[in-house]
Amino acid sequence: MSSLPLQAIKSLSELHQKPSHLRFQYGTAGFRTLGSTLDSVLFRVGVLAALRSKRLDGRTIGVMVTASHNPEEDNGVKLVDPRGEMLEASWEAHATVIANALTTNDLLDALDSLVRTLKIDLSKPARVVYARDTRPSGESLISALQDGLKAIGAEARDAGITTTPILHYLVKAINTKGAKDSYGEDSEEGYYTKLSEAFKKLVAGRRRLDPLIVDCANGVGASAAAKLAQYLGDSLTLRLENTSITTPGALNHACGADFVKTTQKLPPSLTDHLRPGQRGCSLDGDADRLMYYYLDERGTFRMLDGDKIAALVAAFIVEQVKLAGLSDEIKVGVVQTAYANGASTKYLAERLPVKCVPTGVKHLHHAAEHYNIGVYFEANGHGTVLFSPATQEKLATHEPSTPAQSTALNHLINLTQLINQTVGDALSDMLLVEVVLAHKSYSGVEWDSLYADLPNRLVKVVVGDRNAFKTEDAERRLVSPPGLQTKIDDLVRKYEGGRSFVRPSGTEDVVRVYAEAALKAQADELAFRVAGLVYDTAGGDAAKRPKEFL
Ligand code: NG1
Ligand code: ZN
Repeated sequence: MSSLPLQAIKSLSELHQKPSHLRFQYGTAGFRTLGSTLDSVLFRVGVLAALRSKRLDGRTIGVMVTASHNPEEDNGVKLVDPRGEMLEASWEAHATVIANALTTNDLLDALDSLVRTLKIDLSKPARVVYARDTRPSGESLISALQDGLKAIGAEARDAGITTTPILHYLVKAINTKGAKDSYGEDSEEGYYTKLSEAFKKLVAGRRRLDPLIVDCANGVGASAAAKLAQYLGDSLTLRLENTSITTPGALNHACGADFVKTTQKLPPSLTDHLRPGQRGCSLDGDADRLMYYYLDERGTFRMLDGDKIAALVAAFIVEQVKLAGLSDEIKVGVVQTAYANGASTKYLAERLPVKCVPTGVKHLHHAAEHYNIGVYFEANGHGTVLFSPATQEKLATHEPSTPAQSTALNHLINLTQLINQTVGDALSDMLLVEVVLAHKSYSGVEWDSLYADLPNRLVKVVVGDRNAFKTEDAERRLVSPPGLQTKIDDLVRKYEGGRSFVRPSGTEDVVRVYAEAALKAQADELAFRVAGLVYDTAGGDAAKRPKEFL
């Protein structure tokens, strides 16, 4: 029975000591905080990823170093499980324990206890593939990670600077290599080839779409989109903007998917590039979120968010399933969170089953796996479509009875290739949207008119202890602090079309308040009044009560 290489871990760990005053937590987005504080975390994640791989019989684990849409000074790291999915939830707690061991000796004890509790066979190989986004702190964090991998003797593969979804793709491709369910070539080229070939087949014979403006958030999506554009050739023209990946401070600054969603505005840098009627879209800093938009004929900004993408895509897939003659055998469902616009939920629920789950990709992903075809999108633009293994098998073996059925069947098969089913992928989702627009001959205007968004407002409240906020019913209701939900209900009743909910953020030390109502001014007012209630219940210092919380 092998044992942990204590000496190697010990001496390398000494080079990556934990700052004594900090506590780290593996949350919905992995570890995420100021990049300059993460050195010890990265070293330890290296060791942990290797242990996870050993636990899973040497299957390859992924490590992604990114802080997504956060400002440039932040960074983070998350683990990717062998099927390309998020780390299994029970390991989030192990990661937190390992990251918080105070000294090297405590770390060795924590690792030893993990190995014993989980009965990890240390004689198994450890295989890890890792990548990072363009953040300046990434380089040194990767070297801390490499020290962790070296300390435990893992076989490591450096996937360089790439997007989060490409890393997820690679993990799945590596683990399915040569198997019947092979996900594709385990290289970036394999990814671009798979997506672009499926796209070309899906748009063959359709009128070519106008060029699409792509805001790359000055992040890693810029280089990925540039490579993708080459593979796409003249099947789709991408005009890339915000591609300054080396300009200090530019990443996610006044651009990108999160800027668009939270401000509900066009990035100022695009003002001179987007003509009225033209489609534009924004990626986030690691290219796993996507927001579309256009300017109407009066020049007003119109946002097409994750909910609008879900509506467009789900309706299209339902239609193709029907055309293929498979409606009885293949059921399509949608998964949303409480942040989905009420109008989108109404639109979708009239057409297919819709489920609401708590915030966090893992919840959406797992709920989507319960459908034959599960479409999930967060309003912020993170999402994908999952085809169950049985459904993929059915598509591969079904005998169509008419040429029309055969065409629809081929479209569905090509969609399984176009869509990155491991995780939300801005580039894959972008091609998916473009396919549907090409098939429906929709511009942004027709797409937008599927339903009208209810005006809404999202605000943050800084409170003494956000853990005092506990929710139920997929985060739509508070059970604690006691009495607060009743006050919110009383307030909401006063607003036409009113809906509001409060939940603690999983990624920031704040409580989020969401509100929607029939009119914009009412949605704003409701959000600020509920925020006021939250602040008064849990905020502490009344003198610091933000003025806008009426
Ligand atoms: P929190 O901070 O828990 O609200 C945010 C997003 C989530 C998800 C995670 C992970 C909102 C309101 N919340 O979570 O949807 O994307 O970050 O990045 O957008
Ligand atoms: Zn992201």
